[in-house]
Amino acid sequence: MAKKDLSAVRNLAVIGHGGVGKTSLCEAALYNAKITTRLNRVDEGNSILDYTSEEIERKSTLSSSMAVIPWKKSEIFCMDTPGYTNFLADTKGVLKVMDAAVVLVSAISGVKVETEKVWGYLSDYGLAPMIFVNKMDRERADFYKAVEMVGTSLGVQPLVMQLPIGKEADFKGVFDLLTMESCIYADGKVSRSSEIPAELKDSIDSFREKLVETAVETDDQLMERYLEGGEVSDEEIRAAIAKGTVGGLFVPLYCGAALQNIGVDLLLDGVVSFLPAPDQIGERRTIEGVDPNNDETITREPSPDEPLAAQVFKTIVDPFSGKLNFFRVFSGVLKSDSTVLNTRSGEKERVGSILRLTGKEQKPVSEVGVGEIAAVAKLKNTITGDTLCDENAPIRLSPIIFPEPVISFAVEAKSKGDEDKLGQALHKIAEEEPSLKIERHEETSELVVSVMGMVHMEVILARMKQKFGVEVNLKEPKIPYKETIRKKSEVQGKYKKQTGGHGQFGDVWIRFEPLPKGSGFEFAEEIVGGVVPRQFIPAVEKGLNEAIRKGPLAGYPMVDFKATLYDGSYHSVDSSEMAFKVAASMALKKGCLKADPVLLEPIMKMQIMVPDDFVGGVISDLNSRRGKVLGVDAKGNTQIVSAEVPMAETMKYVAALRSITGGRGSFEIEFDHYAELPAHLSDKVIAEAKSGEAETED
Ligand SMILES: Nc1nc2c(ncn2[C@@H]2O[C@H](COP(=O)(O)OP(=O)(O)OP(=O)(O)O)[C@@H](O)[C@H]2O)c(=O)[nH]1
Ligand SMILES: [Mg+2]
Repeated sequence: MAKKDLSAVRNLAVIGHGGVGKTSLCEAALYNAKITTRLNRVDEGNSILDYTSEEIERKSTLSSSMAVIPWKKSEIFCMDTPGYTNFLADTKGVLKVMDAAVVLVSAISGVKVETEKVWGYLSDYGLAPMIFVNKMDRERADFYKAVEMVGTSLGVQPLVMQLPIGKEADFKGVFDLLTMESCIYADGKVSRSSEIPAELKDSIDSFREKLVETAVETDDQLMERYLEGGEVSDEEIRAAIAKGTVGGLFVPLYCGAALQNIGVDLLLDGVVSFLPAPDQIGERRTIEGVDPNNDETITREPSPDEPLAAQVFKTIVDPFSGKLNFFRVFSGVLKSDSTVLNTRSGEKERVGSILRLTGKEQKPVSEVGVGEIAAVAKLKNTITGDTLCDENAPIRLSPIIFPEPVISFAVEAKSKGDEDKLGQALHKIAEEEPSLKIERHEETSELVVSVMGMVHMEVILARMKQKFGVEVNLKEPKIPYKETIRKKSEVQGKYKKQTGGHGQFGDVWIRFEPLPKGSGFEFAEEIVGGVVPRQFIPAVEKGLNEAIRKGPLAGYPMVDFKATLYDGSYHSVDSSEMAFKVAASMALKKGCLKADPVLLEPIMKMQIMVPDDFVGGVISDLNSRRGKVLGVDAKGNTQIVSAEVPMAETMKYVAALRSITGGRGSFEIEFDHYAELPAHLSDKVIAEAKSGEAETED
């Protein structure tokens, strides 16, 4: 079989803030490429990319979709991604494996916080970007303001490739600054002419000059010739644009109206002309991984002749095909009916059929080459992030780091009998949702689910009901406090029941003392002379281990202390393991209460990203939440406030930050450590625990 020409392969993530028109753009691209015979629309519920019932209902992308777009002589492997913060984990996974991206910016609202966020992922992973200013047909659309914002907010040099012709409802097309042609759209068709719209005359001259000047800067010889007034051909300018785009010197910027299919064909021309093929991305993206046998760094060339290295970046559970793992091939070729090695599990996986998807449409293919994406069905033990490779040349590509969830709920099944079903459903959904965390909090006996936001939770609940028939009650989770001691104590625990028949007798002396934070619980014994016989010592330890699960203050688990059994006595007939266990638990209760016990509360580490103006508001709010601000750092126009805040004070932070910043802030949160709960709050928690106990006893 002839080797595939890599120069004809493009892979592309379509990214941008929620509702900016990403899906509309992809639908227009599919229509222009004649994959669809009509221009499908998100609002009409017939988008082939937003195809799940939840997406149709919400008119929004909740999970990225794949599309293969044949364009001119190339094939574009495209992922339409979600834009809303709640669903950005999926977007991040996609960006980890792509070479290039089209970033949509709205002609009305310009660069938003979400745009900056996805731009951050894009720069971290070294993708080559291109910008499309969308919604040029809308009222108050302002192309020039959007261009300025790209420069100031994203900190890049936009390379303006086109100027809009007509405004708002009269937006008709674009002037192509490369070919120096007017491209006017009518009835879905574009007509080109060399006519220069009178109102654009001056701007065309200055923008064309800027375009050529910026492009030639990528090549010293070209620049010299240009400055000396020599001829620079169109071909040379094009090559210079491609070079500068991959080199990160500037970002080609296009405009149009995706919904009206204006400008989308020219954007696709730009994608195949200026965005890199998988073997042209160069140093922006070396394919680096580790050898799983010795953890040494190894690299691969983006070539079909290298051994296979592919990474799974997304998993969905399809009602018809079962589990689908989406992957990108970085080197080599993945063939259907082959065997690959999964370097996380260390197991071989049998690859059956490989599917190329456009929306939910599946087409089997016999092989997948470098730079391409595809899905494989029914792998046994492969999850998002895994590397699949040639079993004779193992490599583990760098992991995908997904954002940590920011909001937690305690969940319980609406009908009591559904508890098992609930757990299974959640674990199935977690395969598709890398930012969903499920924990059983022993401290509170609650099943706690952490997600990216309220809308994320709602979508998961809808899916649980629809796919698994489980309905769920949500509650604010209880805080998983812990208990510890601050002083030393030595106490006796004596259990004696010797009235009639076989009695019970266990007697221990135990020393309790605090240990440093994070040490957990330690047991030691210093028994001499068999005052507590050997065979009963494990029972003492067991008794303590059981008793520390419910501390004496408020019933929370005890940590960070040591118990040393140093004395005791026994009875030759009545002593038993059982009696020593009870004696130990009596000692624990008594000993801890004497050793200055205290409640510990979980402290979270937070990073709050907000525009400059809101830093003051965020900090004063953090102070009112017992937060400790650790620092403020600038990243572009965004300020990042780092702080430590008690978990109890972060429960409603999503809503609080929204109201402080009008929706322009976002945050990351993760558990950091436990710290002493201040006395006035501790009294309240203890009182609540006591009243809770009284209730359950009723
Ligand atoms: N007037 C106008 N409306 C547009 C244009 N592009 C998209 N829209 C509308 O904007 C809304 C959002 O469009 P989508 O294509 O779903 O946007 P998205 O970026 O995919 O949104 P998410 O997936 O939710 O992030 C829909 O109502 C579209 O009809 C455009 O160029 N002009
Ligand atoms: Mg969308």
